[in-house]
Amino acid sequence: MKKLTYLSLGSNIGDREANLCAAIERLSAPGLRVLRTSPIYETEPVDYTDQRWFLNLVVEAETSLFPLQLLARAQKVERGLGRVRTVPKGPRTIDIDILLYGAAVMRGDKLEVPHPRMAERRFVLVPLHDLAPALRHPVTRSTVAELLHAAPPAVVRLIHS
Ligand code: GSY
Repeated sequence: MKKLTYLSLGSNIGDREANLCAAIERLSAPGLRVLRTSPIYETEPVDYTDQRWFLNLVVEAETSLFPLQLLARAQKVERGLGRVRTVPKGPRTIDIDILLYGAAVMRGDKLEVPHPRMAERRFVLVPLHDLAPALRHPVTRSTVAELLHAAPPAVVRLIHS
């Protein structure tokens, strides 16, 4: 049974755009097909602010992987691109977060879906809005457009489509 999933990708080390492109290529393997990618944005860091600005985008994909298999795929791509978990919320070659997995709601030790902080993050909502403005958050039932309207301010500037 295939599900539509949305993934948030971010990079703030090295050639950030090349890292995003490599991650999209590596995500595409048996069980996952990338359907669309959003434009790329340069975004100010949230949480740990004393670090380089990020490039962020959102991927829409169709997947037959179960949620934890999808998480394993994302973590494998992160490791393959040299991500080392040193400073929590600190700089990273690539970060891949599962935002939505169909309309599933799950809260486990390893994975929470929908992503628990997606509604506060303009760096997630702006590119997600480009792909799916009318998509509804499975818990709050707000559309992505409504979430974006209510999100706290943060700088998100378009790099290219
Ligand atoms: O959670 C994703 C990693 N991350 C980001 C990010 O991707 N973009 C921005 N702008 N800030 C971030 N802070 C963290 S942690």
